[in-house]
Amino acid sequence: MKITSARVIVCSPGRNFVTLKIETDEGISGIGDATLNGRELAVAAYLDEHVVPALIGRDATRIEDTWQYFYRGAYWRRGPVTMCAIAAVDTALWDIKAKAAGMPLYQLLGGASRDAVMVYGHANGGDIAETVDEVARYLDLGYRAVRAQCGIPGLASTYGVARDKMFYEPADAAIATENRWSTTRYLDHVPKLFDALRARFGFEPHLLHDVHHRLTPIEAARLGRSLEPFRLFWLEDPTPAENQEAFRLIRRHTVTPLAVGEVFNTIHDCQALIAEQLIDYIRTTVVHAGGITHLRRIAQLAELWQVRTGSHGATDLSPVCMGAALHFDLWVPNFGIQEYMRHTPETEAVFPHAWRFEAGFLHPGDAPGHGVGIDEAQAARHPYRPSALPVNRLEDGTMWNW
Ligand code: EZ4
Ligand code: CO
Repeated sequence: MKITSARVIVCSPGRNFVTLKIETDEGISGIGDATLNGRELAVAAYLDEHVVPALIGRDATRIEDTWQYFYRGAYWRRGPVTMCAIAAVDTALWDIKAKAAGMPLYQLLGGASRDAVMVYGHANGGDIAETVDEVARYLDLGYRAVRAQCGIPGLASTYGVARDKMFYEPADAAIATENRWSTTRYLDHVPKLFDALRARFGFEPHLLHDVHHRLTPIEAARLGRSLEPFRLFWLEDPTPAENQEAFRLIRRHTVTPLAVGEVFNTIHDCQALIAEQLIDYIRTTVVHAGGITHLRRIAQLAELWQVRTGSHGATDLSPVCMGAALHFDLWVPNFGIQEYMRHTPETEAVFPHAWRFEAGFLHPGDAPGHGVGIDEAQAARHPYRPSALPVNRLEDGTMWNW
């Protein structure tokens, strides 16, 4: 089966998405997500200029060889742009192979390890009372697990707190919006939020929280310890993780479970975190970590150390990535949880999909392939719009991590 065409489709049905569509001489086509939030056109150009010409004429069934060709062949290994481009090719080829086999992708991977995939939703509010009400709304929708983020007194805005509650979209301006941050205010406030949540809902629902890389290791250790009475499912990205060894310090001080990896793109970014058992959940996902082929290696390394998966699934990961991730999740033995942020109706119209939500769980569906398509006529109605993620400064103006 030869690849006859490969095209990059950029659209913005409420937010930007980059999709690679690969077609073959047997009439079977597949798609992969290549969206890198705020840097979309860099990946589109990488694909157009450096990947698509080499794809034409290749054997579509040689997924592993194609992965190795674009990884080793680039010479410049790793990095989010390269790995997103490789991920898009890889996802599209798995889609094609599964369609050719007449199977849902999870069957090709080894079959279902569970009935369905537990997901967590995002509740957020300007203050504690509003956040508690939002968590209640998610529990009413059937969610078993909810991430809670809350406005901080004295800060005008903060990560994870949105005007539009169901469709949080941080990449909201062509030039990055500037936020202000105070670790002191934050560290005092978050335990009060989780105290209120446990007082209202008890210990049955899983509760999660994302620090979004904003603390130093010792501050993260303090937060983890202060949240221990509220038994979080996980505390996410407590400190930037380029320095994997930093987590040794956090780990010495707290038993709050830790989740890291949404900005990682290879197994090397998380090898020490996993092998030293410094984290409990690895958050790499299909689009940012080299596709199904590479994500499988990461998950299998993690399995050796009883680290479970918890793939990133914010709105900037397109329905194509979500579909592929759900097949992966249904199969992967050491599955933990899947993040799930709802997409807007415009996005759903562009990407019809077989996956479905039921009572806090997602199932990828049984359509052949990964079960997500693209309606190119709908996509054409939503042209690309430049949009950047916010930046963050301390109260004195110092640049900080967003
Ligand atoms: O800020 O996906 O856990 N979810 C997150 C996301 C990220 C965005 C960045 O593009 O941290 O909301
Ligand atoms: Co996160």
